[in-house]
Amino acid sequence: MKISGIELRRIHLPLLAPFRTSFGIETSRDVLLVRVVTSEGEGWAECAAMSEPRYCSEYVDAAQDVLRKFLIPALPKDGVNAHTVGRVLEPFTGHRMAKSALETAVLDAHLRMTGESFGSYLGADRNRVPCGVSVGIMDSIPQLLDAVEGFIAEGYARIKLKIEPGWDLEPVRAVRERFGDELLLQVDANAAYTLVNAQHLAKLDDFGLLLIEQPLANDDLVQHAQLAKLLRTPICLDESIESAADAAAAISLGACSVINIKPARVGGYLEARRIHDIAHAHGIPVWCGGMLETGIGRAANVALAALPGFTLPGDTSGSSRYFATDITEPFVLTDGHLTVPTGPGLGVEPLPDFLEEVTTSTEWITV
Ligand code: NPQ
Ligand code: MG
Repeated sequence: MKISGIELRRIHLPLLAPFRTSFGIETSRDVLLVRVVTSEGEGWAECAAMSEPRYCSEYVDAAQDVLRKFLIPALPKDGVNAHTVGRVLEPFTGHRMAKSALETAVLDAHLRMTGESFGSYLGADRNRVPCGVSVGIMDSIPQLLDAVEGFIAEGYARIKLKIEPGWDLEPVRAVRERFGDELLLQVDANAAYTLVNAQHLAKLDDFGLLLIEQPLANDDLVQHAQLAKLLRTPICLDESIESAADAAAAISLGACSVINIKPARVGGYLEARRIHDIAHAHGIPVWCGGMLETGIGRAANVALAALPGFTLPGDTSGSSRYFATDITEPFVLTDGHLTVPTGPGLGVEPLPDFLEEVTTSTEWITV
């Protein structure tokens, strides 16, 4: 497969409602799409980087810059596939979300050529996956209960509440009391606490949570291991896990008993699968995280979430969780599940007219 060029396209999509986490409020998505044009056809991917470096050090302008200046120029002229992309990008440190977008676009082009779907290529063993939803920090408990009630009515299989100091025990208690002990419920702190808060976090143990996600700072692996000894609630790591090596270290340290796998955060779907394999071998359940993806990123995530080790519902929500209109045919929940696409590659494509409507810039890079 020979790459002739790559298009970097930026789109602007408003969110249906503001999404607040411990690191900030988002009201829209400024998404970088990557379209690789090869001798055999095209491939698409989206870069998960946010507009500001809050969740992690990457941000969308930087991702586009590193792709243009370093990552795309490093691609070989010929014989490129997803594995060679990973290898030629290795000398460049960090920038995993940018690398993931490039590798995924090449993988999509490759699979469209061979006719195989992402799910089949990655090793999916199910044709649909149960879906959870991530619920942002709200202004009041009644507002939160209304939001959760709506998501339960839509069929979501599990609820994740975003928490931060000052918005933790009360919202969790309120949701438990209102919706009962059967509700699959978990929380995500996005690194908002320190080990000093251990006794406070231990009060969450009363609420029968599936897990607490990333309570401490990104590089606090040792502190997470210490916290794990003080809590009954299982600790799940998100931001801390940037590679399969990180996952192996976290597991052997006892820093987590569950892992949130976000392919973008770890540099792509091949590394994501390595983490799945390591975790599976250790009996550590994994689930697929989300970065408010459009249908392009969502399609690949749903395929990954169908691998056997993904035993917990992920943040693979329907398109309508975030957007009035998606750039692909929307992903719609049926009975709390999303169907794994079966067409070649991602199995979905941007709808040309709407894509043009939301495009804010395009850049063509000849390879
Ligand atoms: C998490 N995602 O698990 C993230 C973090 C997150 C679904 O909770 C814009 C783009 C806003 C990506 C806010 C979910 C975001 C974002 C939060 C990702 O930690
Ligand atoms: Mg998280």
